[in-house]
Amino acid sequence: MQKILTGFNIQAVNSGVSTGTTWLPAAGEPIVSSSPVDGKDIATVTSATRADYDAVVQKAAEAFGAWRQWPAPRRGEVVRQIGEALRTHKEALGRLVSYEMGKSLQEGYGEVQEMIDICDFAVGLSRQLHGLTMHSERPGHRMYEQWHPLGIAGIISAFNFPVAVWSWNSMLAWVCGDVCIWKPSEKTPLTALACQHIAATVFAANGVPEGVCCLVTGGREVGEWLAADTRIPLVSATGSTRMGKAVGAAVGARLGRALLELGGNNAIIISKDADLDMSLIGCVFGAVGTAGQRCTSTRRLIIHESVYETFKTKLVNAYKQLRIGDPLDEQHHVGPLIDRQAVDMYLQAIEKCKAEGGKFVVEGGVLEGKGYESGCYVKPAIAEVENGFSIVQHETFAPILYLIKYSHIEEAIALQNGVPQGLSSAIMTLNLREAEQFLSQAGSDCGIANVNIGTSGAEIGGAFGGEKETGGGRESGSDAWKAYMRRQTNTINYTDKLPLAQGIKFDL
Ligand code: UN1
Repeated sequence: MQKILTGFNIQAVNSGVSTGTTWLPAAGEPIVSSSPVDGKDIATVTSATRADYDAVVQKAAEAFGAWRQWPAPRRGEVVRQIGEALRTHKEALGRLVSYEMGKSLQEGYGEVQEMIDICDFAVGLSRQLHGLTMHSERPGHRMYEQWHPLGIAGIISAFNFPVAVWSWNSMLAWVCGDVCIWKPSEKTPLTALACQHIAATVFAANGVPEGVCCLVTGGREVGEWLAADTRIPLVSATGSTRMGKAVGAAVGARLGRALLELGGNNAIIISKDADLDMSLIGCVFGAVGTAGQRCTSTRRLIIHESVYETFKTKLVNAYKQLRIGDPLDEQHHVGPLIDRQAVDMYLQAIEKCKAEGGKFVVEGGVLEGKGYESGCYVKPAIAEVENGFSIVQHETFAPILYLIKYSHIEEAIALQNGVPQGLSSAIMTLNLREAEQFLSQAGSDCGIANVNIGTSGAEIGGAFGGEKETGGGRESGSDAWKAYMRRQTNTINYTDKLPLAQGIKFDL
């Protein structure tokens, strides 16, 4: 373990507050990072006080004045170097993600790969922050739009993707000319410290002023400061719907911009025309990968009645093959939940499901004994349910998969849409009509709709996010960068007349 930490020059006790290469002697509450892998405390990080927070915002505001003047392709060059540094540290950072958060080593590496990919994407983008030109209705006028840097971007990230979500936001924000203040999850502060070290070193080597890359570790309070702070035009928050509603309300009350990426309740429709063997992999990975702790995790399977029993048997058999244990051991498919509180929520969800009439075809439970000392390892479970159960309508961040039967495709789509969340969705079918119906305006209401792919594991090139209680925000690829900039429409008159728009005459 020590090797993992020394790789990033992290001491046993460290400040969690930084404006770049400078670490403030943060005087807030200590946060103990404890690994769900073995239950051991890894290190203690001190969180930000209000005074520390204000000092960081002050520094960030000053830095914005300089950073926004850098040509975007030069900002892109710095981000390119961050991508290179991440390539160098991929192995160590991936292991730290796996150890601190508990996801499998492969997924830890995969998460760092997502960071590298978004750096590459952002570098390209740094030469493509395009506006449009429009034809003016007035003679001798030119009209166009341009995109300017916005200011300070506040980034609130969750424990489940402790580093990738920060990178989706920060790499785009940086090429757009913004400066970033990151509040990582208090459950995974060390991975944040590691990223801060990596990025800040690159910024410093390029002569970028302190304040462009800031970290404020802390609890809920720090998130509230960011949300209410009029000095921060954009707050991007990833996490629970409960948290998002609070952040959205606080940011909205001051008419700031909130980019919300919240809970999902993602379903896969298994059609009568599905390739069942292929579907099985997508469903099982979607449900048990990251121990069901992705916002894109598969929570519900909506299965056609004609293949229901066959597919259920395949699932039950597949679950028997699952190896649960130390995620750093690549033989294991499923690691631990993040902490014992998450285990309690998993157990409560199972009880609620049973109370509502759910029938478990694969029983859950907490694992005990050698290798499971942290108390965070649970058995992935499968229950047959009704879509209307309150527990099924709710996102439980754990590997519990619900099975629902359907007869017609319209019914399947209605069931898929019949939850408050709208992040990711999928249909497994070889039937073109069904696939197109699912993707049509009368189909899935989610931000992500896939055919013959599961609900999780989105690539960075597409816009990531969803509708309804998922919050409506879009991060990462496509034109998500526009959220990090302000649009300005410019009209220029190069004549000696002053014609008014809409043909209005105004003579003196
Ligand atoms: C999340 O769980 O917050 O699509 C993000 C996926 C990942 C991102 C998940 N690329 O599963």
